[in-house]
Amino acid sequence: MAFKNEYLAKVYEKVCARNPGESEFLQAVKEVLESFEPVVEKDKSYETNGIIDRIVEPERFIQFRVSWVDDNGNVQVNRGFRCQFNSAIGPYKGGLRLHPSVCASVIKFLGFEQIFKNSLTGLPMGGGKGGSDFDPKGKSDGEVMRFCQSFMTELSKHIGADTDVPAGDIGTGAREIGYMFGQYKRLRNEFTGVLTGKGLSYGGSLARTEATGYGLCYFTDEMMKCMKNESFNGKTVVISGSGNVAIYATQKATQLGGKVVALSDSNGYVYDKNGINLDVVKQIKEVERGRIKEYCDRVEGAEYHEGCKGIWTIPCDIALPCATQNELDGEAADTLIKNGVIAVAEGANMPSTPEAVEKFLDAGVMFGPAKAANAGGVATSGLEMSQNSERLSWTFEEVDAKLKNIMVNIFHNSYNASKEYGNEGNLVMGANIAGFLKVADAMKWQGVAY
Ligand code: NDP
Ligand code: 2IT
Repeated sequence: MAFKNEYLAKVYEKVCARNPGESEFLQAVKEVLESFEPVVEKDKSYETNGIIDRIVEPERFIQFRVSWVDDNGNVQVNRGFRCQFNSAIGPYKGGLRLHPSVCASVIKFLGFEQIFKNSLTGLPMGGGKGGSDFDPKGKSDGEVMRFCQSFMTELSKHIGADTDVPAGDIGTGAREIGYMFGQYKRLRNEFTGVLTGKGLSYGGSLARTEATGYGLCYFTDEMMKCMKNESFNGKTVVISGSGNVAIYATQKATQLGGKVVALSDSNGYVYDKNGINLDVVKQIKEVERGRIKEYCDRVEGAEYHEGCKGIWTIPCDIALPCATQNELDGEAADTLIKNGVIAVAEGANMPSTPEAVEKFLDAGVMFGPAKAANAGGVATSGLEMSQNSERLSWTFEEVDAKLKNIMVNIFHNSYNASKEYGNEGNLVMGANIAGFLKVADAMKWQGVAY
């Protein structure tokens, strides 16, 4: 869709010229700006205050060398990033991705999305993201530790509990957060809530591990209930990925009465018509750091297929993409629609291509976009920050109840915004607008000279 609004067209053109070749970042910006057409048409102050011009440009983008020594004594060099995108409503907040595909474009798209997602949670958190092209796969614990320490040695100069609070993402789990926290404390001599997703013995929050997957299902459940009087009960569910988000989405979807029949990793997918046995998956992925293929050696009747895209050919009622960006394309969307999918909600960030999103919306499939549907992770990180500030820890039930409440509110705020701006039920538009309004208001009040 070309921009009808001249101001948005002009801003987008400038973003393209300034960020050549950054396809993921441009994809994310285009989708968000398209949603803003009715907003900037209705209120010219967004234009006169240069809100859109400013919101697409990171406040700060840090890139640095990360050198470390591998187990063979060889020097390795990776590239580290932190994108401090927007601090209008709170300290920068967002995860750290460790994956070979990490580059400026990926970090900027994730940081940009995080601005609106964090705003949707209702908690005071700005948007940021970081990471490195380091690949934790196949590395020893010692190598991961040395990398994390070297990474944090530079990152520590730019973050802080009231400045920027990183957390986990792909490739960054409890192990990596622990090593990074230890190094930050060593360097600063400060025990503060500078990272979230910490271990429970040193300031982590109960339910943070489960939060993104659980939150995704709470959101999806509310969406199905309110939009079509449906629920997980008795539904067949397909979930891509088999990492943190996928595992806890599987757990909650199952608790809510759904049957999860497939999971994947970057090599392939498993299909288990009897419903995934999550204890087996947890043993393989969380304890042994193995591959999803091994599931079939342990569970009778389960099938393994090479290649991760084929997972979308499995007939299902509910699809939850929980692996990575652009993993679900137009062709996959056609297949899901043909097979009768009723709801798609994004656990991963930007897993559906723009073609896929358009097809779901056109076909009347209920569609929960990432920045709304997967906000439970960062929301619970926000709750971890609160607990750290008051030096208390809440029970699992308290945190889980707050998470659920936040996800239900995110659905309704997104739905109501879609209605108010003339596209009822389009949660892509609704989430973008609902997230934007608070950030834009804060930016207006704070003036232009940052
Ligand atoms: P993990 O590292 O725990 O798991 C990632 C999973 O996705 C693995 O199964 C991995 O397979 C698969 N995957 C990663 N990259 C690719 C790829 N290029 N192609 C196919 N499969 C891939 O990460 P998380 O579960 O934490 O994150 C998953 C998604 O959820 C990401 O998009 C992340 O940004 C998003 N997210 C995470 C949150 C969190 O709290 N952790 C919060 C909100 C969103 P393999 O092992 O083969 O690499
Ligand atoms: O994409 C995300 O929202 C995350 N990876 C979680 C960020 C966080 O700060 O908990």
